Amino acid sequence: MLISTLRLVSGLSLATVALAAPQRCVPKQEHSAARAAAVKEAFEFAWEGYYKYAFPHDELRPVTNGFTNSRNGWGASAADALSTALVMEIPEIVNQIVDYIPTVDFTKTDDQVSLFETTIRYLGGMISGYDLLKGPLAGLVPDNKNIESLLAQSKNLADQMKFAFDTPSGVPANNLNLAAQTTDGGDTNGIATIGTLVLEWTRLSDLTGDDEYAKLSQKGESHLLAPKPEKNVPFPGLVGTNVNLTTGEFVDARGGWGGGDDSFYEYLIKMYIYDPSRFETYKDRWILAADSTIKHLTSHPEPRPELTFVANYDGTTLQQNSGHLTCFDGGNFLLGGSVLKRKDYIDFGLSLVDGCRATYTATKTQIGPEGFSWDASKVPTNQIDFFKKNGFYITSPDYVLRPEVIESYYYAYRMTGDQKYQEWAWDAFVAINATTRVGSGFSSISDVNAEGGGQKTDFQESFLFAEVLKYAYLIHAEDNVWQVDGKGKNAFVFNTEAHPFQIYKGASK
Ligand code: DMJ
Repeated sequence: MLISTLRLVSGLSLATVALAAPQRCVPKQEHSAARAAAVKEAFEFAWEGYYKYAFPHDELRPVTNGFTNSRNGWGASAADALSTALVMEIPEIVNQIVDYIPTVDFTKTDDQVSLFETTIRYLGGMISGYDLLKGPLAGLVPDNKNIESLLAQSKNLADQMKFAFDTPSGVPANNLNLAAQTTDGGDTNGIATIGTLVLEWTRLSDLTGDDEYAKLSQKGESHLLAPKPEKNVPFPGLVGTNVNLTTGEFVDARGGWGGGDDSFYEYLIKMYIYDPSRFETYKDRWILAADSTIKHLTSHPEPRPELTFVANYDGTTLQQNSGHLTCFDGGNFLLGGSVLKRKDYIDFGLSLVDGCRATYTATKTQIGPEGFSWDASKVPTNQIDFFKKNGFYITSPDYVLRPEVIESYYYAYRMTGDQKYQEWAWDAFVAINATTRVGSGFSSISDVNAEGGGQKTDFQESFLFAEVLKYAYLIHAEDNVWQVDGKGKNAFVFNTEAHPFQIYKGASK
């Protein structure tokens, strides 16, 4: 075991890996500390590569040591790395980032701005940095001006984007031209990109004392909380995907917990955790959606009936397919279950965690695919044996450094204390490190079920820093105020990009 782990974890120091390998004589705490240190090393390695070859651009191309600007060129990887560098307590990296943030000009970009992506990565990263540095990590940044700038820049950025809400219904448009203060002219927006703003924009209001941001985001959300027309709510609490910007009405009845819908449901319970007094209705809507999901969307593959997945729907017709993005669902059910003291949600969440793990352990790389299905009527001939053995087949074989499976392991460990989830997270980290680590960082790969992951497609998403390495680290790290609390008494709540926000403490923020 020691030798195979050494081979897999390329680039880690022998001492680190020797400690990290499971050994019966090593006490649990020491063992976890060594694993946390190994993940921290991976974060430092990726940051060094990004800082040398790509900073202050958005992403590193780790194979060719180049860069990309897929998020408007404001340094998305730096913004996304900040809260992870903070919880790992690496002052050098934290200060490199907070020295840089005040220099960003959020009015300047040649490209269309996504309200959703900009909110969860940039606003989320800066607000979380502010919360952590004003709270438990005060002292890590000597220059208070830089800390204040995190909030000032958040406000600057939101001020640039707030015209998005200026529609007849108040449902925001997502695709923005900042210079012209115009949208792409589209007449609909999706529930994830409407419903995953409210935590960041409400927190911004609570921190600045200016309630405009909260009001705008909550007005947009109000149409999702009271969905119309009835025919586009195929199951109680489970809604369609696209909403008309003029009327605020749903224009379709297809959906689920996958990309495009996912974080709308995620934020319903997270808003309640953020402030139970203001967001009780959000919790009620989450319960409706959760109950309907268990009742109507639970699905078991024919060849492996012990596995549980959440199906998508087109109206009331179920589609037996899912993807890596959906695998946050186990963690979200666990979070809801812990806060609401509902064992049925905890049990269902754990069954979803098991299902998503099966997508990892089935492949040659031990990493799960972007898309998969268990629809027995559509199995490709070259995957019949794979389907019979594993209960699903692969519909999109790539892996773009997504976090959701490790994210759900993290919640499962925090809620149950069962060390098997730490083992599973470690296995996933080892596999990701062995297959995607290349050149100056970590690369997206073309095929999780090919030796070596197929092609290295030379793109390192900023959420590697924000999410993958944060969850992989926190599951082994010591308890702390920003960790999710297994008993539902949280001091922080994570936004969908894994940036921890301090929960609302009343008028004192
Ligand atoms: C991240 O940007 C967020 O987790 C978002 O909610 C979904 N997509 C990516 C990670 O896969």
